[in-house]
Amino acid sequence: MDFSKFGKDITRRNFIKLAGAGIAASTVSKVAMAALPEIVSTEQATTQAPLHPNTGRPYNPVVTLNGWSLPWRMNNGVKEFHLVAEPVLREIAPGMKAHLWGYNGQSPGPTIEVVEGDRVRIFVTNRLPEQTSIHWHGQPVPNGMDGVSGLTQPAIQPGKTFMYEFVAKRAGTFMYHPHADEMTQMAMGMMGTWITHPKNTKFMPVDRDFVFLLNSYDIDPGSYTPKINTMLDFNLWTFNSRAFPGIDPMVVRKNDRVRIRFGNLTMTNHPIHLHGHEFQVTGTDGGWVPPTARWPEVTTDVAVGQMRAIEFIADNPGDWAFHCHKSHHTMNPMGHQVPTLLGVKQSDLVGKISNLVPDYMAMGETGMAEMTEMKAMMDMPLPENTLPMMSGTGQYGAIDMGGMFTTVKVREGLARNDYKDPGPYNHPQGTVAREVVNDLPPVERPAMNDSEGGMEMSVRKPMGHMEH
Ligand SMILES: [Cu+2]
Repeated sequence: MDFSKFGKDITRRNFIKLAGAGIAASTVSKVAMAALPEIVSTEQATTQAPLHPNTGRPYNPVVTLNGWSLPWRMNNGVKEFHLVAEPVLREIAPGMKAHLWGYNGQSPGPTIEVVEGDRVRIFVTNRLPEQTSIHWHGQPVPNGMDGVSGLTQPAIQPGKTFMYEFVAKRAGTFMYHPHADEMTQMAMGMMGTWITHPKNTKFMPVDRDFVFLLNSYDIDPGSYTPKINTMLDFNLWTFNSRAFPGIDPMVVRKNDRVRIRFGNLTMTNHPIHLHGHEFQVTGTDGGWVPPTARWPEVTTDVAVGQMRAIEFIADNPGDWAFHCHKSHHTMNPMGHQVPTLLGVKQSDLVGKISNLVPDYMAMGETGMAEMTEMKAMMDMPLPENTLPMMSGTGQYGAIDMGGMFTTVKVREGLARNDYKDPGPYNHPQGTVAREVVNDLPPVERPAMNDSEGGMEMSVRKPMGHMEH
């Protein structure tokens, strides 16, 4: 996390200069048009410092994982934001970028933070090649502000600016996303988080409050644009459009009360799992869970369209894995379609196959972990713009993860506002699992071949782009 850059990387563009006065005259009144809030955007994919309010009611800001919060301006007591729907370039992890659609320079869009009871006005400018709208998922708004194109409003045509205005009635965790050509626009990354903070800053206080969205993409190795018609078979599983090892760690002080909020805008459910601590689900999209209705968990499933807030006391120092428990959701694209070769003796086949496929390499006989090691050891070339299936390196070697995986780093003695990556955990002596010397006889492994008489086999290049 590089917080020193905060502010510098946020670019301010003058809407009037860029878009030309009068472009949205038909959709925004002349009075509003003359005074549109400036557009604030960023090209950074790193976690930005929490946005402490300097106007309006006080609140304890959230930290958006690999994201940021949108500044606002106060206009006669109304909090005004300016969202711009536009094509963006998002780094998914070092080594892979994607051409997505998003808001204000990034996908997901910036987090919007307001306080319960705030009157909020959001200007939405459409710089996409097609119509859009924004739905404020979970919020009790007047029907005409609900953002369902055709049903509650005309769609926002390219080049036009619409204005939404409502009172943020209920504190909680919400999302925003288009409700026009949803399949395309959400597959392209159009979504963001909305936090309505409680008016009473003493209500359910926490020391650190993280938030992100679960999203997924189908981007073929070597290409940059998601396949928007994919229904289930995605190959990139992401937190805020980032895949491990591109996701920042969540850094917390020992004994902090920590809240992590996440919303699911993928096509399937995700059992989110934390190591080393028990947590409680304290909030859903419908509001805060009363203390008497909570129970301890170490994994909680979040269905499509749902949001969850979990809370725990970070009383166990270390580098704790935090991930989706569907093992294919902690993997990246490359090599995902490799056939199972566990137990297949490949040594006598390699020579023959090499005659047919010059760069063939036998893998998978003992498992897939060797893929990470090969990549690390030999710096094996990948096709342009993709990520290896299993990746990441820790202080003890390959981590073998990808996708929806990161860490919660619990450390003693951090400053209250310090979110910098403290590096790997320094384990107290004698507390790490280690090899012991033994005098057991060597293991006899039973044969794993399914068939006795020969075996049918198709030739594929394990690290290459799969052809069928
Ligand atoms: Cu998952």
